[in-house]
Amino acid sequence: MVHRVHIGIGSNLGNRRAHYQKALELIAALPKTRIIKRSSLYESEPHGDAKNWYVNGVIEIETEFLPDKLLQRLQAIEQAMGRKKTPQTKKWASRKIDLDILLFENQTLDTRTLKIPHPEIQHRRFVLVPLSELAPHLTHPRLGVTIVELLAHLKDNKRVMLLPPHAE
Ligand code: PH2
Ligand code: MG
Ligand code: MG
Repeated sequence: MVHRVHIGIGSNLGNRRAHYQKALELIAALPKTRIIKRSSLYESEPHGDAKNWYVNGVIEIETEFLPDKLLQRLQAIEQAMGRKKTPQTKKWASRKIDLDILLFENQTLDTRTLKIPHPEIQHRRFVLVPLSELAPHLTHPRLGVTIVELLAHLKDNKRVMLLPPHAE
């Protein structure tokens, strides 16, 4: 069975766009998985105590992995890309790459290691703006309202700025 999934991508260390591109390549290379859509890239003011601004975006994939297996694959990519995960690492420490499952079909899941939909979607402009490019009329499975409606009612005032496409 193929599942349609939205993944949030963020980087706020080093060459952020290069990390973002590398993550796309590694996700595209996963078995039983393909990238269907990708949002524009945005530069966003950090939530939490990080100082560096992020490059953020969202992709839509089709995958045969179930949520826990997909999470393992994404965490393996984060680690392969040198994201440090030690007990001392603060929850919102700066990172080369952060891959978050935002939505998994219209499923809901609440385990110790994985919450779907991602519990912060409705509070984060840096997620809702790129997600609204890909799936404006998708209904949030817990909140029962669409992504554009969440964006319209959002109180988050942190800045999110469209990045021009790379001149390659
Ligand atoms: N991710 C966080 C915490 N804060 N801020 C921005 N702007 N973008 C992020 O991706 C982000 C954040 C935790 O994962
Ligand atoms: Mg995150
Ligand atoms: Mg994460």
